[in-house]
Amino acid sequence: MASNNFRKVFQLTDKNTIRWFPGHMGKGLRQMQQQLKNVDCIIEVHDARLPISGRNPDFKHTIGGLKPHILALNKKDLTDTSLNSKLISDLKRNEGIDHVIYTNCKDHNCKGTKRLMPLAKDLIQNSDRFNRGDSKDFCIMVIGVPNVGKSSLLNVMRNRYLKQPKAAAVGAIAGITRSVMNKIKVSEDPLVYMIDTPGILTPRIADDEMGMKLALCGCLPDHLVGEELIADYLLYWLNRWENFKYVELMGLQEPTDNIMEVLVSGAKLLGRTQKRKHFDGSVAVVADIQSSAQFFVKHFRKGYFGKVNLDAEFPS
Ligand SMILES: Nc1nc2c(ncn2[C@@H]2O[C@H](COP(=O)(O)OP(=O)(O)OP(=O)(O)O)[C@@H](O)[C@H]2O)c(=O)[nH]1
Ligand SMILES: [Mg+2]
Repeated sequence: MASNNFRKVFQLTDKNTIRWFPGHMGKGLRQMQQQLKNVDCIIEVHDARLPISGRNPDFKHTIGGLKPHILALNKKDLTDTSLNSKLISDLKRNEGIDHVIYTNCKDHNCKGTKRLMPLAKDLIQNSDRFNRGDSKDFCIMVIGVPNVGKSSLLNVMRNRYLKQPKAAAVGAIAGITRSVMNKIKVSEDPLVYMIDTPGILTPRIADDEMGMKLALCGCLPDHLVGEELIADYLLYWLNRWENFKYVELMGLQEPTDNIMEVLVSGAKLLGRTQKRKHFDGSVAVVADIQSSAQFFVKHFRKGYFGKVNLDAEFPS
């Protein structure tokens, strides 16, 4: 298939826009607002593969503003930061976020996570601490959308400064942290506490493509959007970048824009089949499309297709 025949836009056929705002998010947001008076600095964690998309605009109104705010673009190991410089300067100009740091919570030597604590201390010391002016300890609240590495970041800090094991549960699916946690000590001298919070999405993700980017990065539960749809967005995205590594991975002969072709081929290659019983009692063996889609998407998330930036403009 000639690459100029690939789709140039990704359209959702279902008119229901992507949304996920379970009860724990509304409650979490309220708890975060209540905690604000005890907080000196906000570290907002976001996925570096989507530096612009999907950040919760509600944070700006409910949480941001008065406290020093650092944006940690995490999972740096999975992204191509060279595609970001314009995006970052736009972010600084349009949103007034002056402090953007790339972090990788999987790397103990990450320069970004090492810079975070001294920067937070500096910002706090130079800020108006309002009611907390007399407090000797510093308190940092970690916020962000689901599955971006908020709890991981807290664990990295605690491990670095206190040599203590994990205090916050971490997991590869969205929605691991369900409520605002008690403050956790991460440093003794100076005394610094961090508050972990549940990932919170905006109640209505108005932009379909933004919803698909979030889904591809695992910020929503896969079953909610549908593994096959996420796989289709991935295929669209790879084709737009002429990244054809999927051809070999999924056992295809050549690039295609047809997701069913990709998934059936992948299922055959992997031997992933399902038995399906017909009304007359006969049993047919069919390709397990869902399992094949999971395999495809999982490879993206592990970095198989290289370092990516979902917000970078497609090459023309
Ligand atoms: N590759 C990579 N994976 C990371 C990094 N940081 C965290 N992860 C992984 O991302 C997943 C989510 O991490 P969590 O720390 O649970 O994320 P969270 O933001 O607390 O998620 P919720 O509590 O669900 O909102 C886990 O599988 C982590 O191991 C990173 O820098 N690079
Ligand atoms: Mg968490």
